[in-house]
Amino acid sequence: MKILHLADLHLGKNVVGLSMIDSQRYVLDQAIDLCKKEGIKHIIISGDVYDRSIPPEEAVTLLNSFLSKAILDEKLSVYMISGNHDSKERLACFNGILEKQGLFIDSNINKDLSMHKHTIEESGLKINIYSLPYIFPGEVRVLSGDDSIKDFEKAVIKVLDNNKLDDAVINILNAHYFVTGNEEPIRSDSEVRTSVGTIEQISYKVFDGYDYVALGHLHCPQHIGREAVRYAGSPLKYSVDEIKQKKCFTIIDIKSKNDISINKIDIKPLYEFVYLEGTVDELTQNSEVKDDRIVFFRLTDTSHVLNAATRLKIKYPHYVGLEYINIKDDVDGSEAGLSKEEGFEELSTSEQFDKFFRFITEKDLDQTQKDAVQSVVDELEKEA
Ligand SMILES: [Mn+2]
Repeated sequence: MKILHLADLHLGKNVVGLSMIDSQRYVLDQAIDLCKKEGIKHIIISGDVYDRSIPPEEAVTLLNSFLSKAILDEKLSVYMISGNHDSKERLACFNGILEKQGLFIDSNINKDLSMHKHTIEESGLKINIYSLPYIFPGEVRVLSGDDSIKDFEKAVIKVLDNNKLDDAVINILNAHYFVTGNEEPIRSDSEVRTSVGTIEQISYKVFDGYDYVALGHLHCPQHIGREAVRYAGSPLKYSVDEIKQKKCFTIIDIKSKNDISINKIDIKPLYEFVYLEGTVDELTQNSEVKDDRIVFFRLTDTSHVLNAATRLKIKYPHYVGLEYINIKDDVDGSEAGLSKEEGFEELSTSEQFDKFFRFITEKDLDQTQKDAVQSVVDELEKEA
């Protein structure tokens, strides 16, 4: 029996102002095709379904269309948990009704610390899928009344200890946490580190009783400690430091309790996400021929080029940033930040805000908004 393991979809995400929605739709359609081709009947989604707790409309529409295709058209069942980016309440809305259709959304554990459990019985196999969504140590501390629970590992151990496993069946845990092994896990800039002051790391050893641990949270597909403790990773590259990563679909192929193997299938993105190196002049030759790859530029020019970004964007509409690799101060400028844009520092405060607003919303301020910003700036400058 095969299960598709997905995680960290981050539907609705923008990468440096660039919407990923078309790429996300493309990848989810690919997932459906893969299920048809491989005879996969079940999908696990390990959290961070949406990028934000209040997702944009197009993200909700996309999830709806994906789940409808999977569940209504293809008769798949889907087991989904919330991650640190999701709103528990919004994601799990209507879950009692949806379970009847084969859509299991869990964003909490029960008050007695038991996890929601879903059983699959198929081709002579019995599988229990346990849901351990992203919950804070404080929640487990309150539920258990155990004041010694201060970090994520202790909280998770407490929950797992309260869930006795049936060792005769195949046990899968669906979880969204920062799990570590003997080696340092590969991290990415697009993972937001949420818990200030609380130790996030959980040892993979905590999950020893499970035959497969479907993880979400880290965006690079990888196993932690042992083969069967695995991050599916985000299906797309969501930050510049992920350009070198290989994104894949993770298929769990279960023949028996002692014969579980992993099959990784490369994901074909709608647009490749690449580094391009060269001078602005070299890179903007034949500007009339568009290049639709998502590009972070490593410029070899030895001095800053006027309007570099504007010129590059004509040929490369999916521009996400640049750095000058031959200018000393810029060598570490791997972040495609707005403040790195040429001439930004020289602008007045309200002009900077204008740019910032456009960067975030892709809209210009109207006159009323401009006046409001100007009056706040004037006031602040007066105070200063
Ligand atoms: Mn994530």
